[in-house]
Amino acid sequence: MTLDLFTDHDPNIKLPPVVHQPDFLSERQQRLLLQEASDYPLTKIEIEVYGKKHFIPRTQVWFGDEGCDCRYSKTLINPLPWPPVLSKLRQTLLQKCHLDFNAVLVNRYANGTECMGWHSDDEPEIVANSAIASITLGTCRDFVVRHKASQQKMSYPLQSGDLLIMQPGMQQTWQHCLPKRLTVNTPRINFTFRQITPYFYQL
Ligand SMILES: O=C(O)CCC(=O)C(=O)O
Repeated sequence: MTLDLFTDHDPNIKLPPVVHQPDFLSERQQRLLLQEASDYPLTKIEIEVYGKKHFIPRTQVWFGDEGCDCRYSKTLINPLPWPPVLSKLRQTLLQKCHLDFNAVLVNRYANGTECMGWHSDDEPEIVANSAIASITLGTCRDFVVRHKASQQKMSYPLQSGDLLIMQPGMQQTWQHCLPKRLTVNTPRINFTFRQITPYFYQL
């Protein structure tokens, strides 16, 4: 874990409610997940920002239980059914971390030109104050968090097999992003497990 802009001795330090567990997945689990992910129907979706349409700089797919829809830009996305290895990983998170997720966003960054901008995972369909777990496969990339009020930043280099949990409270007070890294030529896949209110957009 890298501290940036401040030190542990600073009385004004703000520590994000984040747990980083390196090597959460074994080599075998990583191999099986990577193999399965090579068949995922990942797509580069088009979104509208300030009236202008553009393609997101990564590919994505949304898996989950029935009714766990998410809204992305103005589009409602229905979940695809859980693939077997991902479903097992969901059970592992429940057994080992006592975190019960019902949907997962898979993000694939083909290389360091692909990225995700600053945001909080505060969409209304996400259960208020729930944890979000992120698992990395492939190339190491920096996951950067920024405190909303103080703008203090912290960077977590996430290696293949690592787990990072954003705990309750994180989305209200911090943003996060995956910055470009132009020297990186190899892919990274991220699995962000979420707790969604089923049928939220039909309530
Ligand atoms: O790829 C990552 O680690 C970031 C993913 C992310 O921020 C998200 O899915 O909201």
